[in-house]
Amino acid sequence: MAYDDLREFIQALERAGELKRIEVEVDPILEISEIADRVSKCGGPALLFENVKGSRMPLLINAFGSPRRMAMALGVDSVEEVADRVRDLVHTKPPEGFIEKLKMVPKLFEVGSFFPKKVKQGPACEVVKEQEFSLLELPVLQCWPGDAGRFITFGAVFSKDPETGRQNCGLYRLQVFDERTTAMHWQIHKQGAEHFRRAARTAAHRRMEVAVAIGADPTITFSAIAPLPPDVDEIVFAGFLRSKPVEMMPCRTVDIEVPATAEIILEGYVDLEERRREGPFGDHTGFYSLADDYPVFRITCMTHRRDPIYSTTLVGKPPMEDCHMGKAIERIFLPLMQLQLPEIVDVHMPFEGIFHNLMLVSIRKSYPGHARKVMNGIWSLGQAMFTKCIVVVDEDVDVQDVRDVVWKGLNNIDPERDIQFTLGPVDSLDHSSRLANFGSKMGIDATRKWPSEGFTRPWPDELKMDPRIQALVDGKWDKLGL
Ligand SMILES: Cc1cc2nc3c(=O)[nH]c(=O)nc-3n(C[C@H](O)[C@H](O)[C@H](O)COP(=O)(O)O)c2cc1C
Ligand SMILES: [Mn+2]
Repeated sequence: MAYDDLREFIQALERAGELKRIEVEVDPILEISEIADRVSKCGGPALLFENVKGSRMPLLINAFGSPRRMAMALGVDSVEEVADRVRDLVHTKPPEGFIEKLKMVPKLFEVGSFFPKKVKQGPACEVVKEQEFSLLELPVLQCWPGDAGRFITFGAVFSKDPETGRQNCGLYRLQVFDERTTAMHWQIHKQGAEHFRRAARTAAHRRMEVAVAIGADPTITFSAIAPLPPDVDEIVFAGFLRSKPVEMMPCRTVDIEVPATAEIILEGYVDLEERRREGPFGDHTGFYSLADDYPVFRITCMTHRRDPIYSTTLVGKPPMEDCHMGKAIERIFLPLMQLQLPEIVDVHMPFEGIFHNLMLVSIRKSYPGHARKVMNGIWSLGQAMFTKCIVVVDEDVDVQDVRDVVWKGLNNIDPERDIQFTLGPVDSLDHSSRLANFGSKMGIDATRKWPSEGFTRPWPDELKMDPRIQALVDGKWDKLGL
């Protein structure tokens, strides 16, 4: 079931006992972080702070912060249901014969429902502020003591490709500089940054228009972080997730469309010449990401609902809310990875690997060097290019069980022979690479080695007890008094 907006999701969370309202006054400077961190670490509920110091708006945090809430956000009981829908969609065969074609009709109808519906206006612009407004009306968090300031952490940033007119939606943090100015932290590899480069190449442009939706329906926020290919519209993906079109409305002061049922919209532009120091910011690596120069977002208009709810998230040492979103991405994108690399059986990115540091992959190995082909394949797939360490194991290893990977994987390797390094782009948040955005990556071929790979020693069998002895012991077990 799809939610029309964030409020419906909040109501659903509350009905399910997954949300706690907090009436005690709390400070958005560090205090909410400490509370949200403790709650994240013990698998606690979503939090709706109703009395935030210095703001009239309630603040929602940790709404995606458990497997159950993440599934609820997508309107399912388990994110595997979404993965199954993706698998079904990508494996649709062209119909043969009339009956099969007829059977396709509902499916095509479903695909039609993914596309957004244009509306003139929506609740997101119940209140329009062009003259008198300030970002400080929002209960923006300072997340960690060493942060350079307050950061809007859950805004979906909409920009337009100046060449194709296609919109992108990516979740990038915004450091608040003053009442109407923030940083625009789209990292170099992201689509917002690409739109910016394209706009800068055209002499006709001195400004690039941007709009930010805070508190859109949860499928939109999730789509904004999803590693979709550059020209796949996040809003169509959100439509797929909801099985219902997203309503999009035009902004008041810029030529961009935004979700009509969001809580808050910031409209404005990025000057193509301007840069300003952004950060440091306590990041999802569990360390502060370093200060760097980023474009500046100048806000020309703020619209919101009559009684807006400010939605945010806290990142930090795992596990945090974003880990559960990352897990959903791992599951939902597996069928798409398998489309390119069908030998992949399963993939696991442990929380402590913060998405880009560690990927455990099991494969059905069919030829010499197969594990290395898979590593190189992953390093060439969109944002999976950032993966610092890829461990490839045979299909009999359960990658969801890290102990199984450590035990079998390490038994299987001769490190000098089986570890391979490569150079390439790395995540902007990596603080150990030789240069920002550029460094090395490591692949470990932890599959069983074959004679055709030059391994001519005998390979031992895995320990397994004789079933007859097991049956014998089963029969005696009760008498053993153990
Ligand atoms: C909580 C959270 C905060 C994020 N902040 C940023 C950010 O500040 N800058 C950035 O480039 N990516 C950030 N990301 C990752 C992007 O949202 C993600 O890479 C997304 O797929 C980018 O979309 P795009 O390819 O359309 O640019 C963040 C992700 C999460 C979950
Ligand atoms: Mn995108």
